[in-house]
Amino acid sequence: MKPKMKPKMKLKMKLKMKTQTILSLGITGAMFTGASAATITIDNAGFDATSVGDGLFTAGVVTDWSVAGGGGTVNPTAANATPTSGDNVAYASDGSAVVSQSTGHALLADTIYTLTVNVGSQAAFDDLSWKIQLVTLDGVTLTDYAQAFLNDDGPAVTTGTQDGTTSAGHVYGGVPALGTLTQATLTWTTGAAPTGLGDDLTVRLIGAAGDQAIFDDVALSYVPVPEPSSTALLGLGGLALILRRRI
Ligand SMILES: [Ca+2]
Ligand SMILES: [Ca+2]
Repeated sequence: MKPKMKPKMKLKMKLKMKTQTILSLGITGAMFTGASAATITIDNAGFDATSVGDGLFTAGVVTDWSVAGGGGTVNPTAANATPTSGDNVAYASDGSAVVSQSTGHALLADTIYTLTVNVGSQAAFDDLSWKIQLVTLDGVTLTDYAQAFLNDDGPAVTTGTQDGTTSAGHVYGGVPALGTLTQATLTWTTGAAPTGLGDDLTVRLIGAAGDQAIFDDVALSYVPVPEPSSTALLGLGGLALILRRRI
């Protein structure tokens, strides 16, 4: 026969179980937020769809990408650069060169977009400048953007947005050596009502006047802005209820 539990003990157990349930809910919520990152497909993300001979390049041709100005696909010689995938990288040779791809993704509110691109230069080029952008287009009109860029005169990576929503760019700790590729990350956190809401998200890889930048392995993903405040409130509310019942 089971010994009869004292009423006070019963209440303690009940409270313990409730606390555990609330803690579990909190953990589940946090895990769900972390697991919901979605990938936006970038076609020919490594620029290896076009076959180019060693040391050769295409002018204005990057499969699945649009090229404006002096850009294309290049297969650098081993002395000039080592691509992070395959034989090829994309290049953008002057201030007006833009290699871009429309993703077909409609910009979402309260979302964190993360663009990563391996960026660098060929050793034969004596300077390094580049810019990576996420822009939204309403037809042909640019409606919103976030960007990160590196100027050849310093290690600073500058970020900016059109409409005041936050964005951040980050690249290593300084200017990489010529002939190397290093991963650059651009993060764009949209607000509740970004000006580009619902417009087509496009990736842009841009050169700088007098310099040539090279790019490899572009990746884009997004995750909803987490709402830790509501989870915390739920937890605090539940705990307050328990404490009140205990008194
Ligand atoms: Ca090569
Ligand atoms: Ca490649």
